[in-house]
Amino acid sequence: MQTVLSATFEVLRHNGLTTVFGNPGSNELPFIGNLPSDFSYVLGLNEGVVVGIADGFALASNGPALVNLHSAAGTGNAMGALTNAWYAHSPLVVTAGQQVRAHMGGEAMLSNVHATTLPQPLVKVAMEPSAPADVPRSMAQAIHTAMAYPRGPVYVSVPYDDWEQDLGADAPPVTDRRVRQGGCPSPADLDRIAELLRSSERPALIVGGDVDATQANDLAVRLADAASMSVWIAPSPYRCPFPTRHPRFQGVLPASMLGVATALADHDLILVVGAPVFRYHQYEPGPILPDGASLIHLTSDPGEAARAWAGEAYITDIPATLAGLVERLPEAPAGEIPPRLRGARQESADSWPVPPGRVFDTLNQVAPESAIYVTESTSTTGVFWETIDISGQGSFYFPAAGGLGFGMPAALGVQLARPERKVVALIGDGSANFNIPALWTAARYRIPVTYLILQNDTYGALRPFAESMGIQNPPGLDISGIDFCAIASGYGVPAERVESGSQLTDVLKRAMDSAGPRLIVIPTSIT
Ligand code: TZD
Ligand code: CA
Repeated sequence: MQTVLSATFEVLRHNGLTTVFGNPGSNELPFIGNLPSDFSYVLGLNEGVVVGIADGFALASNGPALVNLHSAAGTGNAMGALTNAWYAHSPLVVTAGQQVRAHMGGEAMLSNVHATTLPQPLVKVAMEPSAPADVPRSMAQAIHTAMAYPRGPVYVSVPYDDWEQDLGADAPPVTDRRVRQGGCPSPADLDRIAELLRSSERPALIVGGDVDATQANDLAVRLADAASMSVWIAPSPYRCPFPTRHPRFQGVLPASMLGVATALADHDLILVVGAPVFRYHQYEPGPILPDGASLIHLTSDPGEAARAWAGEAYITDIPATLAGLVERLPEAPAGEIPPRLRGARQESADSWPVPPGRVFDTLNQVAPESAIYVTESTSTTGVFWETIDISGQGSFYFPAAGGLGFGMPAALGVQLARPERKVVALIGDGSANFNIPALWTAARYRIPVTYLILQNDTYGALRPFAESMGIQNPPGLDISGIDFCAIASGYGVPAERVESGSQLTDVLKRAMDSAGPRLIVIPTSIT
């Protein structure tokens, strides 16, 4: 006989899901306690950590990641992390253990009573298979749903007595399936968009996270060069889709209506690729587009297309569409344009506490060119984008929904997915606390992430918000008095505090070469 469990492992293995990110309870033991030898289990000490690691792993590996949570309580703890996964289009296959079928109706302890509605609306589908024999097929459906564009988390609740059941001779095999996605504007539409680009006086290209997610960065550069476009990253970036020192790169668009329309004021044609139109933050009403400009929107997400504030949207395969446009445009004009210059630092090299821009400057010097930055330092994003050199695909991750608690664990998932690249996590002293137990997983599995904690003793980003809202001295912004070196060493991660501005370069240089995880505390000035 074949058990439901072994058939499910076949489905998971066939789809590359052999790492389980989890935090277990009794309902999950029959699943994780019987993992085949080619599967591995990565333990996170709470569900925010678990989902954060899996999220980083899925984003950096460009594939699905398998999460195993404990029933309803584990699912509840994971919800904040799922907001980030949802907006990053992260294909998480979240499973949760359920009470035995015969026992659930009486709401025995650990029954997940509302299993199919509890994780909604932060999953694309939530299911509980109708019978044990339907578990492997449900798992395949979940994986293919997570990976279909727009990608996103899915949820499967499995009663724990299902695993040992006989699959039965009648169950159709589901492991030989593949689900692929195509879909591109028609040749006539591509001709038309290419013609609009050719005839535009001042075209602008706005690139979003899904350009990086679909590995279309180089195509975006080729399109920008061929059509002589100015390039911005869409507001509130969570990935880096364009090289920051490219001469055509203008920076990150401000996250308000007025801000976007003002930044794009000179442009007559705006092509937005792989981003919503637009995902604002501050409410600053204004026109959506500059006067007289038109907008073309290329997205893999029908929801983004439908809810956009303006423009003509195409729901499409991003790399195929960019390639189709590049083909239709003339070769980029010859002649080098000088690279985009970085603003010069005003502060002296030993300013104390360290100005955040100096940390990023130093990283440009001491971090390998292929470094991956996982950041969650909210008040320093402006100076970060002004300063940092990022060129390759998959080099930057930030919480896509702005939900703190992503950075500490996601850095670990990114490093597990990309062991050949150095992962540097830039984390604010406020953000660090949302999932600090990630340090235990870093130590236990020797994941060589370098954590830089920027300690300015405050929720810095909230200060300018309070000011712009006319709120004087709000409570709850001072977070002084945290000894991160003691916390890190408690979890088994060696840590060091930078004690003067002149030490910064040496300390960071050494941290880059470490074979295991390291945590560096950098006292920083408030920006
Ligand atoms: N809780 C969660 C889960 N997500 C949030 N985004 C917030 C609270 C609110 N919040 C922000 O949006 S930024 C911020 C908070 C508390 C301050 C983060 O402080 P930090 O970074 O020390 O990490 P800065 O550079 O000092 O702002
Ligand atoms: Ca802070």
